[in-house]
Amino acid sequence: MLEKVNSPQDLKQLNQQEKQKLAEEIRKYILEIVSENGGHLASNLGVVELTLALHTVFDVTKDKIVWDVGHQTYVHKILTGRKEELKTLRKLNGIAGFPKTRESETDCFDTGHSSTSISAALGMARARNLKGEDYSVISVIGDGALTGGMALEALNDAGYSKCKMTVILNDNEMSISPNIGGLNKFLSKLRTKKLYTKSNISAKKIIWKIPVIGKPTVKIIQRVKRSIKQLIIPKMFFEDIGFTYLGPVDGHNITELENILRLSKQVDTPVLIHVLTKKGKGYKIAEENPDSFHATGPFDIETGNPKKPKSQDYSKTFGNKLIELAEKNKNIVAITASMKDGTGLAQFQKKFPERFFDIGIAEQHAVTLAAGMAKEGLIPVVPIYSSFYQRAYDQVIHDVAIQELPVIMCVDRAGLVGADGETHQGLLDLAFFRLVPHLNIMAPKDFKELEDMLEFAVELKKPVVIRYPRGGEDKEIKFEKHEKIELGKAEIVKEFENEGQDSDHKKEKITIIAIGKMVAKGMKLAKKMETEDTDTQVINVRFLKPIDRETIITAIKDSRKIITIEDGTIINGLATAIKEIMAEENMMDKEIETHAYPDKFIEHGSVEELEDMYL
Ligand SMILES: Cc1ncc(C[n+]2csc(CCOP(=O)(O)OP(=O)(O)O)c2C)c(N)n1
Repeated sequence: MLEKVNSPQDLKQLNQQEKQKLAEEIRKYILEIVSENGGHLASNLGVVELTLALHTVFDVTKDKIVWDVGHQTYVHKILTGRKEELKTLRKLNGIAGFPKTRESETDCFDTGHSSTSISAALGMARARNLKGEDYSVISVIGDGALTGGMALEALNDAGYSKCKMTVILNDNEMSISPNIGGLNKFLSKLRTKKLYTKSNISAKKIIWKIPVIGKPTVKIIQRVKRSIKQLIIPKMFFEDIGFTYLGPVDGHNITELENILRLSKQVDTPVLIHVLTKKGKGYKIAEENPDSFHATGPFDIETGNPKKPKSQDYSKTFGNKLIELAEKNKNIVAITASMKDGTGLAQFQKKFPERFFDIGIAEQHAVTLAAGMAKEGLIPVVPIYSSFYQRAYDQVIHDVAIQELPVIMCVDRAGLVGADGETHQGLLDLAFFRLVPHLNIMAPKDFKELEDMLEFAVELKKPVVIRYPRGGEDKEIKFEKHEKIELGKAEIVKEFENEGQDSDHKKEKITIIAIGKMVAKGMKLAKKMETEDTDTQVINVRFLKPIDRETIITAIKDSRKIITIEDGTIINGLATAIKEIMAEENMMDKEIETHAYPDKFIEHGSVEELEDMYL
């Protein structure tokens, strides 16, 4: 079946049995590709029937489907002319793991970060109305993404707008881990309702909202008023804010899905369709471990085991050290925005359940919650991926920095993340945090230094940012020495070779100044550059803010050339800070070479490939 289907038009020719067969084949195909390339497996296996139904009922050459997060669009990509190319999923120059408008016109909006789809879809619906055009707009959002503030802001506006649009709530009871929060409790009441089928009351109930045929049908509705009342009570929230609620519907029954989607098309106001799906559907190992198979590296299909064994990484190092510190200091608490596994907090949750807070995909709330806790004497630690910290920028400024509250903001996945691409690269945090007064910004050169920095941050009692990369330490460079962390002090990790010695032969001196993971790269570069005539030293800057001016000024004075290396954007990071010092100290006659990422969004590929291309 899969061979025959290359477009939604091909799909529309199939009968229901053929579509069912196609669904099975698509699952197998995705499983094969993700087991090779890595990617978001469980979410995609969960939306196969939903995507088939959407492409049957709607026409993506004109209708707009906005996929929230966008990690579940592999089926959509297969159906929209990218079946073969999907084999290059997440590879350099290959198909992206998220929707990209530049990849296909049928990807109507770029996503990657959670909870944006209802806003974008409402924007499109309003544009359509103002321009007098005619097409459908659909947002597909998970129950996890619905916990994000933006989604709730958008629901509030969309319901009130009376704008024709459809929100499909893909409810699998999971974010990456099991979904949490009051909304989830509310949804669980709806989940237990009788499933929507074409003939049941949920379908009849909406008929009165349909113009022309609506009025006579109201009588039928009134006759079954009591039962309707029973039915609508738990739906109140969506209905009260202006949505017509349809469902719940079995998200793996293509026929029922098509029916309910067709029904929604007839309603002229906002509709929310509640679709129940199973994450990992069809691959038992993922069904049983949906969190492990939310996003996975390459794995063996038979056993589900990763092809490369997982080794120690920065997130785990952070999590272990935090447990050690929390054992000694009962004021330490940890907050996660739905990423407890990714940020290394799973063990912390087990050890200190009452001091652990999973607050949903709500980075803004996470930071201000931490500020409130810090104000009342706790020491909140908030690990969030670099690109998702972008969400909470104002909260860092307004709620933490201005009041100088002791919140420890751990910026995980800082620098390149690789295969997830532009929306997920962590290249901007140094630049935007450096602008903020009162922040103390650090980056460790290795695991041990991360532990030391965390310990230092707990004692400092000021707002702290610690940024560290995805993955592990540099395999070739092992740092033996670890000087004590002092506020605003850099560390010289490699001194000039002939420093302090009387030598007739004066070598040309080059200073390499690096931050975080890039200190190891600086060491390698220093070794490569050392010749008969060149001597190098390497400074681990440790603090981007406050920066160690004294050490840097001495280093610059003594050197003919300065090289900076950082895994962030060239704008307003380490290179900028060094150039500022050079300008202020009238030392612009020295040569400066900067290694940082250019002022552009960096595409997907492996970290190694991208580092080679750009650094
Ligand atoms: C702002 C932001 N924070 C965190 C993430 C990481 N993330 C990706 S998918 C996901 C869970 C989404 O759950 P849900 O919307 O229910 O979709 P499902 O995968 O269950 O289908 C999270 C937390 C993100 N993409 N964006």
